Amino acid sequence: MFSKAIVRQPCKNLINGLTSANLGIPDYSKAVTQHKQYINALLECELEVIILDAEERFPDSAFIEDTALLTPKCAIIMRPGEKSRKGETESIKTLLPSFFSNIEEIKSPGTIEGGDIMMAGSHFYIGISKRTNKNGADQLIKILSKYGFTGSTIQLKNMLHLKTGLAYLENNNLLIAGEFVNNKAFNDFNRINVPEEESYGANCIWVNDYVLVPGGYPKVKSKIELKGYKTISVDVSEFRKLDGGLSCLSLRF
Ligand code: CIR
Repeated sequence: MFSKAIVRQPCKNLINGLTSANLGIPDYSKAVTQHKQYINALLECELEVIILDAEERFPDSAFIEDTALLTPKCAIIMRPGEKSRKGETESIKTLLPSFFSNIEEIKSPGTIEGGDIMMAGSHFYIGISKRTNKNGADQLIKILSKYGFTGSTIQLKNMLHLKTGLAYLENNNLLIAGEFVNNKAFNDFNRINVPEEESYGANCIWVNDYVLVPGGYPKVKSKIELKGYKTISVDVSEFRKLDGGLSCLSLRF
């Protein structure tokens, strides 16, 4: 179970965030409203939500998940692969000692972003992507092993991050989309296949027996409900325009 989440308010400069989505420029005030609704959904799951101020220097800084990996035993500061995002870790480094006594950090030449890491129990799957390199993944696996965790890598083909197409919903249930559907590495999970036309809906988050689902993906939502979960829909259309989604908007621990 999680007790807390850290989020960062979207900055006005988010309209200049990185994207490959071709869905237009996000509407800042709509993004702020959607972010508030996201926070409300986390509160409904009984999390204490720590809300950090917007950081105008970093257009993508609302996607706070990419800056750290928080585990029950340690926090690990990431090293984002994209130049415009590297500085986002500074404020997280300052904050985390309030919550964690064991803090580790990925060092150069490793790059790694939190969106490429999926925790499934004590095992961590790490996507090798345009943002996360082998060196970053190897450093992470070495750190995790000090705390009794294991890790393995998954080569990405097209997706931005590992969790763009995967969400672990606990109880061995895995939501799986696109390029990961036929990947044998996930054969042992109870797989919930996401239909192609709703592939963005794969980026859900499990929070204390609820599953937050992006608004507008009814097939994904009903498949999750059929597994017995309570769902909460949150519209994140403005963040989708920047290739981001539900998981990217918080660090849960
Ligand atoms: C980026 O390209 O870095 C942002 N526009 C989106 C980051 C999304 N983060 C995530 O999936 N964990």
